[in-house]
Amino acid sequence: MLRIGITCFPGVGGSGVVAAELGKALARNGHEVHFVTNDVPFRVDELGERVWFHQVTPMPYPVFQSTPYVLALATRLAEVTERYGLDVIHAHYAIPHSTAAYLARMSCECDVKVATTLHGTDTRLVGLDPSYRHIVRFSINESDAVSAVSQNLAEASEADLGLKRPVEVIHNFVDTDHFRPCKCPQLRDMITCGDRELMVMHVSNLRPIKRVFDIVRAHQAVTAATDARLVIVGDGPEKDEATRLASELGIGCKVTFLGRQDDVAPYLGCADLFVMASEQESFGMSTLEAMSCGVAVVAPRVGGLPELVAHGETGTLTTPGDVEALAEAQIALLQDTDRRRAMAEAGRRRAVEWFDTKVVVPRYEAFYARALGRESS
Ligand code: GMT
Repeated sequence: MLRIGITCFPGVGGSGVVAAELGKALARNGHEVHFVTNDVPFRVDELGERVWFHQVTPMPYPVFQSTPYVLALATRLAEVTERYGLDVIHAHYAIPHSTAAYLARMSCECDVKVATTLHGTDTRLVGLDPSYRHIVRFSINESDAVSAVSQNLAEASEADLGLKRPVEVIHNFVDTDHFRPCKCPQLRDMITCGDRELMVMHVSNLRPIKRVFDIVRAHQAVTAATDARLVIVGDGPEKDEATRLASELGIGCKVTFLGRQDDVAPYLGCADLFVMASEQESFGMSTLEAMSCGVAVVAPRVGGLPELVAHGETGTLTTPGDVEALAEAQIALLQDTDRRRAMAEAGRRRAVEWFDTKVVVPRYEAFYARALGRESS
């Protein structure tokens, strides 16, 4: 049994989802898990003997230009480490968590190890900015073990940051018992005009990197050819503009915005097709969740998505930014029910075989064992 501290961004977002689901699975495997963040992570629904939460509450002070969260986090991590005898601090997202974990380890009396998981923009975008790069690289190099959520991210991070240490690949995972093919006719009827109308779904935090406007623009052709409805789940900075764009394009009545949903599984289960258009995606958690729910996907050929989506087998990969190709790929699958269903089934099989919690979490346990200098846990 290990005592594991986990720090992450607790709000909606793939890295927070992975950290929360990992913590819960580790607790089920008999480990003691301590979440150390500013809020209970989204998806951590129950605290108890094996799942603890320690809040980080940085003190604001008028002289500070901004409240130094990283110092408060490092302080809390050090306190929790000493009080509960943590073996490992697992930092999800290099910025600023691996730096806080490093500071905590250096300031503690005990021998705690630091494991860092890279999630994407932490090393590929924000971490490359000259204002952060030096310390991000240092904090990753100083970790006792480092993983990335895809081969693409591991290689790109090593190259972009010039890392001095190997980065292991541990793909993200999904609870395939929860995210399962399950059509709920009542829910479907609430969102669409019943079976007559095909449903294309997109789930994201609607940030510019997701290119949601491409999805709305492509839908003009998609709905003209198939009468399908686009259902967008999630909230974010581009939601209002995307809503306006749908009206401007004359397809407002064929695009439904459902906003943030705590549990997206029942919605995904209703979809006929899942669509992503991101310009970058180190992995693409919602794409995996859709595959696990038995939904064929159309996704961009970027980052880690080709490791997840088998082109022509579980979905179609398209060129990011090519709205016409995005529309064509969707129309082709919406008009070919047999092919779409075969892809949906293949996606489900792939999720169960390669990306299920039970397959991937033991790899994290082995990762911690290596950080601790042990062969196995
Ligand atoms: O960097 C982000 O976009 C946010 C981040 C998050 O916390 O949601 O997403 C990244 O981590 C996820 C979990 O590993 C991945 O599924 C996403 O692909 C990745 N986002 C990007 O690479 C843009």
